[in-house]
Amino acid sequence: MPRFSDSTHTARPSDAPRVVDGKNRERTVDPAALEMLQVSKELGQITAFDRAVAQQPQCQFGYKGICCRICIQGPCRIKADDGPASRGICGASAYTIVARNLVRYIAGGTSSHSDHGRHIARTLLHMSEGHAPDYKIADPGKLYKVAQRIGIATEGKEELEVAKEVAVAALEDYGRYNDDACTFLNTTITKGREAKFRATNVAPTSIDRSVVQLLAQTTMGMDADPVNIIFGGLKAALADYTGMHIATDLTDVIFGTPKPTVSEANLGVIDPDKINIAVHGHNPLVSEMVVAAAHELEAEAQKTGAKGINIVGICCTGNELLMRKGVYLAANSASQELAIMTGALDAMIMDVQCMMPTVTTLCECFHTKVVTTNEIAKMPNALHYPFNEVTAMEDARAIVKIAIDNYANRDPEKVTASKNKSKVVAGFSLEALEEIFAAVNPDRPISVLTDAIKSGEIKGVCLFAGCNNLKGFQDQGHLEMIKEMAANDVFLVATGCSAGAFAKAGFMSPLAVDTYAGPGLKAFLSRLQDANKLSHGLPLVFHMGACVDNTRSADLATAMANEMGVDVPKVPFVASAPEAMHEKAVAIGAWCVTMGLPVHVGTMPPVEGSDLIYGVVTQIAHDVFGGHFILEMDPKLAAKKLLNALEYRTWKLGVHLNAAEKYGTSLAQGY
Ligand code: XCC
Ligand code: SF4
Repeated sequence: MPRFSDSTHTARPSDAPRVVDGKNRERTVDPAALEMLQVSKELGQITAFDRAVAQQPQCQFGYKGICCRICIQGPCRIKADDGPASRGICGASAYTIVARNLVRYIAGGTSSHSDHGRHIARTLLHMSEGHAPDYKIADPGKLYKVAQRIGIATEGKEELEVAKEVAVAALEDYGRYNDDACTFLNTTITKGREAKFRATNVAPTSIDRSVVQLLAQTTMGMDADPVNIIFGGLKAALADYTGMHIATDLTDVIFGTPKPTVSEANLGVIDPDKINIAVHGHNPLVSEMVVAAAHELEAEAQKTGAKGINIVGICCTGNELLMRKGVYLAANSASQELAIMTGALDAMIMDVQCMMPTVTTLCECFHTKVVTTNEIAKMPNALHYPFNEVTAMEDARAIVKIAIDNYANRDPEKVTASKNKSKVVAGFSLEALEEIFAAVNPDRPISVLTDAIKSGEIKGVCLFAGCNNLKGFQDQGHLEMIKEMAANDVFLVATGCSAGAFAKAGFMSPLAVDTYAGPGLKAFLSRLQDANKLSHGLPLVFHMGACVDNTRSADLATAMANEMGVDVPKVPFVASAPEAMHEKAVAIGAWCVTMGLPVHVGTMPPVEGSDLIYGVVTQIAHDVFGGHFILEMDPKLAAKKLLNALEYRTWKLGVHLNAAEKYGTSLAQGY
């Protein structure tokens, strides 16, 4: 069986369009979004959907990654295969320029996730020192688990003492003076990965340094070796993993490790009878406090005549609250502006990342108050309320009051309530999944999953992650692919805006199992359901959190590898970002490949300007790390390519298992 089911051996994508129906502004398959796009049209309001059309056709030099703006002698474009126009003015060739541009995405993504992680770690530190009294340790069990994992002795210590040491250890991963590897990386990966990262010199010694070094490496007149540049990028990508792991671990400590919970998703969760507050962004340090403050101020809210306060989430801060508190999810990234179009949002509270500054423009037509809270994420025309962890509840109350006071300004004439919403069962941290598996096999929970793969009941695991990208129709890539994967008996987990797409469209409802799951997946899920006797049932797709929580599923892949006695590249586990958009998605994709996973991306990253770089990311990466990118814009074909990758891994594992059994040898580790 060939490693790549691609007879051309070029790993090129099909000729599916790169921009779907570029003149059509109704670029979504979400019925609630279509409804609000109609409202925006009637009001003459411009949203991302109009802007996506206005940007067509996009610059092909940029699209292929061969436009360089790294110094002000540029911009330089690679315009010919040879001669003076084949290089930038400084002599940089296409492969250098493509590689530099690509890894600078990773630097941006790593910075975003790890700055978020640092904010959480610093809050834990301040809390442990008594300076952030409104935050508590919601999950001491997780605190001790993390402490033990990273080698902090806990015996005879107070909870807060342990919290302080854990926070300090996390912050040391951001900047250490020696060359030790990052603690939150090395204590969460397989022994095989640890050795591989050391051998290839991609293990970061600290998060900040890896980003600074990468920017230094890729500035004018520095590294011209494209492969060396890519390796520098992978080091930063593993730093991204480290910062994300810190964020997830410590957020669980402060706010609790998610457990299964029932909720609803899509714009229909905005309740015209209530004061609606949307929380938007990523970092729950603000939004969790807003939820608590809203709870406190419920009676005051009702004095306005409203039936109370309704918090709804947008993007990943929404995913965080959905996972831990069952808070409604209103929108994923592409439809964030459309939430305002309902006319019933009284405030939109921003923290960090993926927020469109145009929400304030729309508020010129609607009464919604946009409140920014972070010192590095302000917006012209928004109200800025500097949120401080030291005075968290006081700040949150003040912010909620802004919404309560603004309710009187709502114009009932402008309210368009949507009926579109779906039931969601979410809250599947790795711990929660393990508990579900443990009902079948308490001693070796993960073997429930790996045995089902070995027996052929299910074909493997697929993580769906990443954003919306309006090069296609919002959510279409996610939904078309999930149907294929479910029908082919793949165990499905999701994060970020991909999870948002599934939540809105009902794929996280137990009802979706009957409609979409193949016979093997159905049997597997019903076995889990019977063993657990859950009142709410199990969903078709398991929501594993915000995009920063992708390390939860990396931990699942690692646990499966350890259970099977192999390294991650042999585990039938794949990942897909059907509508990748953000720099963060590039960083995540890069570390997933480094971990040893086949990773599909449904929107072409700017790598086509260099065949060498294209080959490195889609094929050579596999030889070094056992993971590679699959770049395919046709969702059905992409699903087929991922199924092939799963099939190849299961086949090879079977061959090696049989050989080991037949000859009484240990399991071959080759991949
Ligand atoms: Fe942003 Fe996390 Fe992408 Fe969504 S998925 S568009 S990064 S909100 Ni993370
Ligand atoms: Fe042009 Fe080189 Fe400057 Fe890039 S670094 S803009 S290729 S001169």
